[in-house]
Amino acid sequence: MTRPQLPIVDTTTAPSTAAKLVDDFTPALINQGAHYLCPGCGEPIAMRLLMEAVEEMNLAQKTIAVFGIGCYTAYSNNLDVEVLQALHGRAPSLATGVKRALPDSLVFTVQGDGDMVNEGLQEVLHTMARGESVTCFLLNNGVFGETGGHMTAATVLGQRTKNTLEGRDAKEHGYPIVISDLIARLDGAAYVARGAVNTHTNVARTKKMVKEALAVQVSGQGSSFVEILTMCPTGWFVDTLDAPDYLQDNIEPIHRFGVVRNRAQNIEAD
Ligand SMILES: Cc1ncc(C[n+]2csc(CCOP(=O)(O)OP(=O)(O)O)c2C)c(N)n1
Ligand code: SF4
Ligand SMILES: [Mg+2]
Repeated sequence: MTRPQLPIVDTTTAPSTAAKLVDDFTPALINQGAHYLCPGCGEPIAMRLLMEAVEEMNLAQKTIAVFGIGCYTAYSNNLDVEVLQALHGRAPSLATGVKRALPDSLVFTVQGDGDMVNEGLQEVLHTMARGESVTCFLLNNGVFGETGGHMTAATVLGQRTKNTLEGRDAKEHGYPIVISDLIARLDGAAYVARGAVNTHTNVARTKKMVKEALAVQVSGQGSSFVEILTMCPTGWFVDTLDAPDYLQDNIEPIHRFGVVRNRAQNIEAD
């Protein structure tokens, strides 16, 4: 793909000033148009599309978000919806309690792959299996980003991380857990999809998935789940501008883009 010549962004040191979103384009539910996540990080894009979906569906007043712990948690104080902070991995259980106590609210979780697929795998599996009326969002970048970029259970084979410098090797580190495919096997999950934020087309398609998942909850059809593949150029040891292509070439072939299960349309896991 030909790419415009842009200046190379130095990601070896922390940014000295906050990245700014163009004010006119900052979603109304994000209170501040600035963030301190790394240049080229995919998580601000994912947060943006989540908040745009809530706003466009007119759900802000009834939304209670439950955050896990990761780089994206920086947004938990910056959103104009209620946000609860869960212990690492426990967001789906906390969300279950909130939804059962306040059934008229819209409850969703935001977790990273380390938080969800490593530290709290049983929480999300049981929540989806029970068919709780909540929506779980996973921001999957294949690393424990916030604590330095080491391997998670979702890291793909061959991926270089802080503790797999030669690339993840099945013999030494085991195989990746392809979480959306696993969740799609659970009958309580009414809608399961995997999107990505590495191209503008994928962002637009992922936003549709997010809206579909929230609509499933609103209409009381069961649990819904959307995994969003996000760039982490810092944790991947790749140049900032190469991260979207790295995601496409290395991560998407394993964690495949698309709707994995949609009970309403009889789309089932293979
Ligand atoms: C019980 C517990 N264990 C470990 C940590 C340390 N910790 C904080 S953030 C984090 C990494 C999270 O990685 P991930 O969920 O993939 O999110 P990312 O930063 O990549 O978005 C870890 C291990 C913690 N806060 N609590
Ligand atoms: S370490 Fe990775 S996930 Fe965390 S802010 Fe930087 S690019 Fe984003
Ligand atoms: Mg991660």
